[in-house]
Amino acid sequence: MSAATISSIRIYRQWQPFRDGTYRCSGGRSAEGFDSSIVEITSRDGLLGYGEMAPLGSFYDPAFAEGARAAMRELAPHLLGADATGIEALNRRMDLLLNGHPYAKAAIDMALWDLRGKHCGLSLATMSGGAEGATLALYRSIAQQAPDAMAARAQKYIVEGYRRLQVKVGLDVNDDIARLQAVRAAVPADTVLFCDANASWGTADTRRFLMATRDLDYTLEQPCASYDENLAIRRVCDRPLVLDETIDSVDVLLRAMADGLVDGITIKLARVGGLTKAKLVRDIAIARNLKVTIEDTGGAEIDTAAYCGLMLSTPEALRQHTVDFHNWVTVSNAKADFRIADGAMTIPVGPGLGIEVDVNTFGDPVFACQL
Ligand code: 0XW
Ligand code: MG
Repeated sequence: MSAATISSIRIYRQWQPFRDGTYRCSGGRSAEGFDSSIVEITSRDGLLGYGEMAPLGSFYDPAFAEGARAAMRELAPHLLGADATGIEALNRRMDLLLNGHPYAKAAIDMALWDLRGKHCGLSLATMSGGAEGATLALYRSIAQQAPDAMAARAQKYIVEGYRRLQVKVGLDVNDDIARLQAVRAAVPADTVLFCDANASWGTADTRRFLMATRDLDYTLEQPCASYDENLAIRRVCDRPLVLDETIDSVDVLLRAMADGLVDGITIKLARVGGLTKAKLVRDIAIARNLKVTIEDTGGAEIDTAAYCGLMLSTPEALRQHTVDFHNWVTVSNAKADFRIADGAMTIPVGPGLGIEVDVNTFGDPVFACQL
């Protein structure tokens, strides 16, 4: 047994209400907060690693919070006694033992990176390729409302210093056109707008949206659900196209690159199965000069520190933007030195995730196992 042998694993739950109220996206789907699961892995020498995963409701990705916790309970006992620093080997082991359920593996994998960083005294950004620059551009998401309410929300975020906004569309296409027009008219011309339909339109609606918004400056994000619908749209879309929900594995990215489907991708840790797999997807994307966003489906400081660490080691020229999830919610789970100014964020730089997790913020474990 080495110093990094996994000696115990605990799973916690934390309810994280949204600061800005109900989050709405297409199809009437909504959530009041994140139902977060936190994994704590202890090594034989007493170091602790933390990982977090929170889905957006049960509707956004093929993931749900109780499912995550059930899968974590299933996996955790099989990791006891293993070397925590052998993260790739542990990922293969998790994939062998449990088919699928990447969202549950994501929090375990994150805790392993945190622990490895503490063992070798290196930050996640250093371990995942080396930090480039010190700040990450942030975006704010403008949840679906009436066009003028969305324009007002956009102006609020501009006053707060954000320079990049994600406009949620994907309902009635005529209303969506009005939403984008209202937001575009309400913000400075150099504000970067992404129009995210969250996989809700068919190709007919997407074509109408593209035609009606020809003269506006924006990037289109995930118009349709299926790969083939998005490919059909790519053929008529001459503006940057970014896929998010579709990008769930290396396989799909390789196919999308071969088809010339994407100009950029959004990598969500929970969707691809954690930092290890996200890093692989990221590295393939940057080898082809694709623009990259690294983020997640939800969470607070633990999760934010993780996707931001990986984002910081992505070449600056290829970074799109990321998100400050810890500011979306009214609770915290760690002391973390995030600083935001002018729509950009500096992140903690200490070993592992660089944060000081406070277990008192999430109460008793819902599961524990030990050697
Ligand atoms: C805006 N997000 C980052 C938050 C939710 O998890 C969904 C996601 C998106 O891209 O729609
Ligand atoms: Mg998206």
